[in-house]
Amino acid sequence: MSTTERTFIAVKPDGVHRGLVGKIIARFEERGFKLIALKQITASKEHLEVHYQDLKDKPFFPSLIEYMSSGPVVAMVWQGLDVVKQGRAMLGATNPLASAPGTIRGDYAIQTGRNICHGSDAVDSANREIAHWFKNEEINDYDSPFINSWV
Ligand code: RTP
Repeated sequence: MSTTERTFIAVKPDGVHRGLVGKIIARFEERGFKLIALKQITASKEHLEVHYQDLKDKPFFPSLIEYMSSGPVVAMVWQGLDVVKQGRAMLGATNPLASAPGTIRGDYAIQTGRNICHGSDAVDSANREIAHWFKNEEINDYDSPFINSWV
């Protein structure tokens, strides 16, 4: 656990289409995490196949790649204490019907195949995903007087 831990969070095409980007960003800001990279990108199928390489043998893999390449995603890197685990908790369970109210999926979604957002599931996969989606120069390692300071 470290204050410099990073995670990769993405608003998926359905979340962008439904205008939920601002609400999702606000939740992470209000929780106290620091946004250090952000871009909107319509990802290629090849890019997504690498991102989801661990799921390539799943029956839903082709529809997952179709869904994720159907429109722009908002890709982000968030930093802060235990952000990988906390980010997953804030997203909620993969199946929105099993997500607790108060989580992003629990508040805004009802289908696994349209579950609004992605969050890295471990520090190792976060580092791999961040390197896959962002160049080093797109990541801003700045000091914020309001985050991780005395207050
Ligand atoms: P994510 O990677 O998107 O944050 O989701 P996750 O870890 O909670 O879930 P994972 O098992 O890695 O699945 C990745 C995404 O694939 C879609 N999915 N569809 N049975 C299905 O139809 C099914 N299962 C998973 C979801 O969009 C899920 O988020």
